[in-house]
Amino acid sequence: IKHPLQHKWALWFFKNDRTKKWEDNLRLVTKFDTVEDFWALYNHIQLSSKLQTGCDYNLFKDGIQPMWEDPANRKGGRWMLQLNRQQRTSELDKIWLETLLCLIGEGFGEDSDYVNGGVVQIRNKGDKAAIWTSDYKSKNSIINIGDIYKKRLTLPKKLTIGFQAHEDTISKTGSTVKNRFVV
Ligand code: M7G
Repeated sequence: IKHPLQHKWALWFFKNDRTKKWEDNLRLVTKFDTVEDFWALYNHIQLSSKLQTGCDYNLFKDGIQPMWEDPANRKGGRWMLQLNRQQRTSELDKIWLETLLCLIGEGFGEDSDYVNGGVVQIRNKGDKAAIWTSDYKSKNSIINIGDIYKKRLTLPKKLTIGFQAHEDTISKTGSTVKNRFVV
């Protein structure tokens, strides 16, 4: 028998088509709940670095849609890693795989309950990877998740990552959203 995961996960793919509404560009690829099915899927799909600009992968717990509007995300936010252009070749695929393994392996311990999913976004201005959580008001849990994520990605200590509340991202006017937390 296959090795069960703690949760069932859904992989979503976003492909930017400017003629359509944002939600209509988001497609459910598949769901899985075993280690073996995860690797079968991972080995079958394109690496993030090979996707076209404007595409995203989203891996979310079954039942949570990868959008701000989902009840689980509404009061939440994301720990976001903004990469530079060079890092697509050197680091993006490793970062996304480690993000996936943090998620399916329940790498955040007690605070895994606050974790909703993860996102990788391919953009000309620099790719992004993120862990999405619920409830940004649970400060200790959110910061613990950020600490663990940063360690798992083996980011240099002096490099910081920030947490943005989705409500701030939604209502942003300029191009930068303030960080609620930084680790
Ligand atoms: P993005 O793709 O997260 O980042 O957001 P980008 O600016 O680097 O491309 C781009 C746009 O997609 C946003 O300004 C929204 O119009 C739309 N969008 C992104 N997300 C994550 C959502 C979402 O969760 N819900 C809705 N309704 N629109 C979203």
